[in-house]
Amino acid sequence: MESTRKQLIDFLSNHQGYVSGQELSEQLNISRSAVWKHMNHLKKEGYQIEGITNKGYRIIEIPNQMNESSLQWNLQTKWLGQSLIYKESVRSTQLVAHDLARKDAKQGSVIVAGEQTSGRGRMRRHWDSKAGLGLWFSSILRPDNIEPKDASQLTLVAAVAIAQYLEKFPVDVKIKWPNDLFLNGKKLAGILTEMQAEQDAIQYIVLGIGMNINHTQDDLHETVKEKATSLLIETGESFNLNEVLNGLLMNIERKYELFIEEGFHEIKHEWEQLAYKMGEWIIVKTHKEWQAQLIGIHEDGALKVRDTDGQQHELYSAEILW
Ligand code: BTX
Repeated sequence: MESTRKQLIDFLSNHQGYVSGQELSEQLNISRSAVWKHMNHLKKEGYQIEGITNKGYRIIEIPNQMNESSLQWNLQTKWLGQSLIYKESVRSTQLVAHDLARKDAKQGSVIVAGEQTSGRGRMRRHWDSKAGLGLWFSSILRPDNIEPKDASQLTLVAAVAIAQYLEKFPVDVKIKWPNDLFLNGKKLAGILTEMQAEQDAIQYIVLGIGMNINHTQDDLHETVKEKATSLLIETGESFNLNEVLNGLLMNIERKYELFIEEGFHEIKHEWEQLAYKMGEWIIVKTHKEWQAQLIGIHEDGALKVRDTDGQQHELYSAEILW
């Protein structure tokens, strides 16, 4: 994004009330006519900007459509998303993020796409990512005090952060181990954590998140219609994608910092309180399918279950079929 325009948006966002053209011109070190041109450009992008003679400018509303400036409007994070790239259409934001991470993109860089033509889930499964209806984004993280074996905890950390963000809406959000967010027994969002590591050091992690937001039932892909949902379907309201991303990034940043500073312990309890079917009997698929009671999560992120003989198991990789 053109940095002057970003500075302009940041400046307007961080000020209550109006900011005069003169002040903007001084702060950004550009002419008054350049300020005016940038304002017009932002209006074309869908910003509602009020300009009053002798008072100045103020942003009234950001566009519902996503672009780099709207995504960063009012973004209060310290580092997550402060460097942000928006692409209208990509195969997968994971691929873009890996590419940038290999080229030394900094911690907290975020790549958001309008649509993904080849969005992916775990084990190369397809992730349906329709244009303009959801949030499809990947964040580059570089945790230096986390061992590669503990990287999978980040999926759980992100799940708690997302779930706690969603609690502000009238929905009953649950986390299905290890990487799904469920509303009403249906999948709203998925998390894909991919890591590049050497023997005992993480080079970087790409944390990919996909969330269905403004899909109607008809917008859901044929193959997932029965088991997927969106925020619109659950609440009857449509959402500004920019604002939702903003809120998600805030929560993820906060939880990530807690995780890095204090470890997984605290978040483990929050996860257990949000877990889908906690205490209930579920069907687990490892090398076979078997019945188990979900009893919690281990400090290292493994799922704790009890089999029908009362024996406890810790599952590191398994499919939960329910
Ligand atoms: P997952 O492997 O747990 O879930 C994939 C499964 O979810 C699919 O096999 C399908 O049954 C179902 N599914 C596919 N699309 C959707 C959808 N839109 N809503 C609900 N269910 C669906 C989950 O993997 C992790 C997904 C991460 C997606 C993000 S988007 C940004 C980033 N880029 C990218 O390519 N992937 C991540």
